[in-house]
Amino acid sequence: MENDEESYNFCKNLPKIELHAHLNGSLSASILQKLGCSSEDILGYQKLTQQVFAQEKRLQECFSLFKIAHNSTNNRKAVYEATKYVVEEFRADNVIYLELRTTPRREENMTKIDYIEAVVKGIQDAQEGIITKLLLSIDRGHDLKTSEESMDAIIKMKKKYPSIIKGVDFCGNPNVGSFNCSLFKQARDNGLFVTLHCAEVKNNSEVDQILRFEPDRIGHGTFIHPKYGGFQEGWTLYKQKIIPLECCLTSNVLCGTVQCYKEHHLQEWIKNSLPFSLCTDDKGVFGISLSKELALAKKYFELSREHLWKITYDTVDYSFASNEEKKTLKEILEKWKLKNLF
Ligand code: 6MZ
Repeated sequence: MENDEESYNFCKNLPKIELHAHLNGSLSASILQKLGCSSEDILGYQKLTQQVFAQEKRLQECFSLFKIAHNSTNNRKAVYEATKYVVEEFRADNVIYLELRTTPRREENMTKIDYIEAVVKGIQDAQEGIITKLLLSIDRGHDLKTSEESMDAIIKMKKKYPSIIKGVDFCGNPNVGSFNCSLFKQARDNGLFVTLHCAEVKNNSEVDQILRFEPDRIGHGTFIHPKYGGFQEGWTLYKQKIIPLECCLTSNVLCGTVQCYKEHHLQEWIKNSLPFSLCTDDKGVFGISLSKELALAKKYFELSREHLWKITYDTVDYSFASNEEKKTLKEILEKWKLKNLF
C-alpha cells in the first residue's frame, strides 16, 4: 500500500484533465494578492471561508463567498489577470487540458461582452503547455430577461471565438431559480455544448427535466441515486441516458451535501462503470487542487494507479475539445503511461 505522499506525487505527476472549474471560485489566496487584495482582506476571507464550512447551511452560505471574490474581478484588467493566473495555476498542477467556466458579469465600467473578451484574452495569453476552453455560465438566480441577454452575448461571442468558447453551463445557488429548457435549446441550436449543474440539492422534478433534455454532461449529480437522497425513477432514467458526470468530491463534502468522502455517490458510478471525471469546482474557495482530488478518490475508493490513469484517459472523451485535440491529449497520456506505469 502506498502512503498519502506517494499517492499525491503520482497524481501530481499525471497529466490531468479538468472539466469543472469556476473562474471566480478558483482564485487562490496568492491570486487574490496579485490582484491587489490586502493581506488583511485575504486573511478575513480565509477566516470567513472556515466559518462558512463549519455551519449547518453551508451550501447556502458558500454563495456569499463568491460575492467577495467578485469584488476583486470587477474590471476588465482584473478579469484578464485573474483568468491568466488561474490557467497558470492549473498548468502548474500539471493540468494539460482545462475547461474554465464563468458567468459573464456587467459592472460599472464593463459590459458582459467586455467581460467575455477579457477572459478570452487571458486564456489566449496563457496557452503555454495547456489547452484551455471556455464555458459560459447562466446563473440560476438571474431573471429570464438577464439570462436571455447573457445567452445573446454568449452566442455572439461563440461566433467570434469558436475554438475557445465551447459551451454553456447552468450554475448558481441550487436552492433558487429553475431550469429553462428553451434557453439551453437555443445554446445547443447555436453549436454550443451544454453542461448543467444537476441534483446538487434534492429536486426530483428538475432532475427529471434535465435528464430528459440530455445535456452533454452534468455537474455534481448528488441527489439522483435513491441511496443518496434521490429517487428510483431518476436513477433509472440516468442509467438509460448515461450522461458523463463532473464529480466534485471536496466541494460536496465541504458544502455538506455529502456526509463524507467514503459516503460519496461517486461509488455508484464506479460500481456501475458509468462515465465520470474528477474536478475541483472552486479550488480557491475549497483550498484544493486537481491532484489532491485525484489522490482523495484513489484513497477513499481504493483505486489503483492504472485505474486513475484510465479515468483521466476516458475524461478526454467527455471533454468539448476537437477530435484533433482529443487525439493529441490521448497520445500524451499513452506516452506517459508507457514511461510511468510499466
Ligand atoms: C453551483 C456554483 C458552485 O462564474 O463568477 N458556482 N454553482 N454550485 C456550486 N457548488 C459549490 N460553485 C460555484 O464563478 C463563481 C460562480 O460559480 C457558481 C456560482 O454561480 C458562483 O457565483 P464565476 O466565475
